[in-house]
Amino acid sequence: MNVSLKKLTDALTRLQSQINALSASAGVLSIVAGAGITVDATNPQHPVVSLTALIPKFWRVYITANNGNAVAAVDEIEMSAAAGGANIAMGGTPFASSSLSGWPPSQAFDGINVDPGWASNSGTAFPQYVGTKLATATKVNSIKIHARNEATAAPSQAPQAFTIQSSLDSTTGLDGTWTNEWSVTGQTGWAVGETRTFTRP
Ligand SMILES: [Ca+2]
Repeated sequence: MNVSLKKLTDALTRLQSQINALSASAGVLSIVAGAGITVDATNPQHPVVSLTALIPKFWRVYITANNGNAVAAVDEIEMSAAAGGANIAMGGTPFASSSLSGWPPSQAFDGINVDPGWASNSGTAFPQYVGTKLATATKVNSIKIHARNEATAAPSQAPQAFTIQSSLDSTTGLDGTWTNEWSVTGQTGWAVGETRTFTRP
């Protein structure tokens, strides 16, 4: 096919004109706002896409089993954008599914790797979770868990199986929809005060 540049340009101009006319007709296009998409207030048929809005602030460790104790407990959880990177979990807004008195979720994100940390309420059924709303939305790709620095509790209260989850629409950490980022199993034999690193596969 041999089409002159002039004819091709004219055809594209007519096509663009028709698209513009179609878009200007009320009801032809309906933009649905959602995560990462808002509607342009001055032109309601144009979506505004924000990639940064698709990076979660809410992250949690969703524990499905510990190592046999009536509570799950850790002294500290670190979160990083990459293995070995800076801990970005501090300075946020911690939350948990339940807490033992004196063991609130804030103590899992205070930078102190000794007791007391966070513990789930005694006898509360699994799953239990602890997490934080990050100060800055970040895709977390690696976490560190610091077991308790107490000889009896460390091996039995440390998590054995858990999933790292994130949420774009949670407001408290206790609500919203959650995405499974990656899962870890088989974490037995924790030593006193041991630190283990779990990086996204
Ligand atoms: Ca701590």
